[in-house]
Amino acid sequence: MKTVMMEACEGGASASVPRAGRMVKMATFATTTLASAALATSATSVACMGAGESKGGVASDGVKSATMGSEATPTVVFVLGGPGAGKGTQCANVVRDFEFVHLSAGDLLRAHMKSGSKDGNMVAEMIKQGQIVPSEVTVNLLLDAMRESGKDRFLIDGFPRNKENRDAWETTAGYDCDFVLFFDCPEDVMTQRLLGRNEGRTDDNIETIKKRFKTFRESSMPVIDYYSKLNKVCSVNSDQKPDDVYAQTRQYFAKFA
Ligand code: UP5
Ligand code: MG
Repeated sequence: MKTVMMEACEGGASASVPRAGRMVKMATFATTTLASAALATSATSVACMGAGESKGGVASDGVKSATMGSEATPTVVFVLGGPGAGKGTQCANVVRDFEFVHLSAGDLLRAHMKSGSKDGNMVAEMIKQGQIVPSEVTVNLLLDAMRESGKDRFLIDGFPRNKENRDAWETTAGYDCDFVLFFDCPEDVMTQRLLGRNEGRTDDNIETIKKRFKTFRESSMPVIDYYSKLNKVCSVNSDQKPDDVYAQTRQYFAKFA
C-alpha cells in the first residue's frame, strides 16, 4: 500500500525506517547519495513542511468559498489511510496541540444515519457494505459542520475516498486541501485493530472489513496517488506505537504552532 511518491522517497530503504521522519531528515541534510530519492524527498518535504505557508499556491484558483461565507479560504487537511490506520486517534492528538477542528466524515455519516433523515437507511446500508456514500451527502455534511464550527482550520478525516468525492469537494467548496496527511499501515495490522476495537460499529466485522479494504485499494488509493503527483502528500508509517506515529505526524503541523 505505497504510493509512487513514497517509493521514490524511500529509495529502497527498509520498511521499518520511519518514513516521514526520514523524509524530513533527508530534506534538512540534503547530502544524500541517491539523486532521484533526494529530489523526490526534497520536493515532498517542501510541500509538507511548508504546508502552512503554501496555502496561497495550493488553494488552487483563488476562488473563495461560496458556502463558507467568509473572506479567507479555510485551511483544510485531508486525513487519509486505510480502515483502522489510526486517523481518528492521531487527529485527536493534533487537535490537542494545534488549533484545528477534527471532522470525521464517517462520524458525520453515522450521526446522519441515526438522525432519522430520509437517506439514513441508504447510508447505513452503504457503510455496512463498505461502500462510499454519494458525494453530495458527505460534502454537505462536512461543509455544514465547518460552517457551524465558526473556525477556519480543519482536519477532514476519511474524505475524499474516491475521485468523485474529490471533484465534488472542489466544485462545492471552491478550494482544494492544503495537504493530505496519509497514514500508511499494513492490512493485517489494521484488521487486528478493527476486530479489537469493540465500539459496536456495524462495519467492524471481518466480512465488511475485507470489503472496506477492497474499496480503499481500488477507490481511495488513486486519490492519494493523485495528490502525490502534486507533492501534497505527507506520509506517516502508522504501523508503530501511537506515540511514535504522532511524533512523525506533528512535524507536519509545525507551521501551525
Ligand atoms: N489504534 C490506533 N492507532 C494505533 C496504533 N498506532 N497502534 C495500535 N493501535 C492503534 O483506530 C482504530 C483502532 O486502532 C482503535 O481501536 C485505536 O485505538 C487503535 P482509529 O484511530 O479509529 O482508526 P481510523 O483510521 O480512524 O479507522 P476507521 O475505522 O474510523 O477508518 P475508516 O476509514 O474505515 O472509517 P470511517 O469512519 O472513516 O468510514 C466508515 C465508512 O463510512 C466507510 O467505510 C464508508 O462506508 C463511509 N464513508 C463514506 O462513504 N464517505 C466518507 O467520506 C467517509 C466514510
Ligand atoms: Mg476513524
